[in-house]
Amino acid sequence: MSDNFFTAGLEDVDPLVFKATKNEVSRQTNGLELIASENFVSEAVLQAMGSVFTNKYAEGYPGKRYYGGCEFADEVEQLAIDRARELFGAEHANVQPHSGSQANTAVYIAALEHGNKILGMDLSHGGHLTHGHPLNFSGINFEVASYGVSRETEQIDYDELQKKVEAERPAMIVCGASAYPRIIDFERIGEIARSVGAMVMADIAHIAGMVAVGLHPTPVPHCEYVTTTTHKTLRGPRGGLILCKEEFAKNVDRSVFPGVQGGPLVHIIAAKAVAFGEALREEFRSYQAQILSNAKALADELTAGGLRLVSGGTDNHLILVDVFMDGKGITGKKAEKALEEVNITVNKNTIPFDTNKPFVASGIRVGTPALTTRGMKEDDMRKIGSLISKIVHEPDSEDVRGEVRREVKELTGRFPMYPARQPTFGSEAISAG
Ligand code: DSN
Repeated sequence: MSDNFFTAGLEDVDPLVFKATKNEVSRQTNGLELIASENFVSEAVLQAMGSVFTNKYAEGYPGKRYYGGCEFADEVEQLAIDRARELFGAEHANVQPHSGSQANTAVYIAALEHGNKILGMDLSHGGHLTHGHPLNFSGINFEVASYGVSRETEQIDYDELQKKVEAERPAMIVCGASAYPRIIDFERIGEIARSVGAMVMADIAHIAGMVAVGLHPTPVPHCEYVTTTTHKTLRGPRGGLILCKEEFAKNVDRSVFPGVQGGPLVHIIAAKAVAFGEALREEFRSYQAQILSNAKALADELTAGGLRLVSGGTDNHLILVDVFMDGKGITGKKAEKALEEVNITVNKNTIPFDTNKPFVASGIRVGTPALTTRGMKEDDMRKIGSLISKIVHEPDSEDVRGEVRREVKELTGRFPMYPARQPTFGSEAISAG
């Protein structure tokens, strides 16, 4: 390494990684990001993630570390904890999980015995791998049963859930979803759990931002454990968070460290503190309200464009679009690819009772958090909805593709990103158009 180790930039030290990074900046800037679980963090969050805290080992918790030199790590972790508790009105917060999966693992280990039964939402109905999929640690280490949505309404039927819980007698109900466009009634799920003496873990990874500002009912008073990622609607760094009642705090902390993880990622914890601070501001509530309003505008336009929405619409930030429509349309796989060709990024997704395999899928999942961060509003969403419908109806038409590419370029050009990064990556990567 040259003697400019502490000053040389990425471009000089590693042109290959620099080039890939620059291309990614350009991809994010020049495309329409509609993956429901993605977002764009603030410049401040990016700076905290890229800070010297990445150099620090801090096994343990604030004030009780296994390493010296942790006074500033303590400061940022305590800030993150205090802000998370305030944001969600929770008695205890653990901000160390590296991811949502690790947050869920830690809760299972804290709360359950090996082989206990968990009842989670079926992945193909909108659940998550860590909620009991047979190939995931949750399905491997615990007995698993699952619930889904009703065939008629494509929404959770809470009376059916009550019956299922009475029949299965799980030790824990896992609720929360990664592809469910409706409000989740955590209060009712809490009542159902108590009727059989089960615990509840609510995984609010997708809806955490809305929960934080009161635009989705909170699970905190009704569930023993609440987990989330910090990078979706919460708009923080990629990571996890556990909230629980004080009586479970010790077990949860022990389960995260040393149970599941070693040293915490202090730079990510610093960035979580920044993101939670941002989320405590009034502007964050307006941002969440705009996400919801944008999702409704997008949903209406997709319906007007002849596409079928699972459950008929959305109450949150995401929309599950049935693009297959019993063979009259195209598969989710084909739709994802065709949209990617015109710089619109979505993911294929199974729909409830899907007749296609998961890797093909009948649906696409679209969400508004990232484009709302970028500043787009209802009119832009209606435009995007019409572009998506055009592509789904004529995925192979070069004329349609050309027209949509031009519209995407015009739209992204009006919403520049990360101006402070311009000196590093160059204006052509930053300003679209
Ligand atoms: N992979 C995430 C999502 O896209 O929803 C869930 O973990």
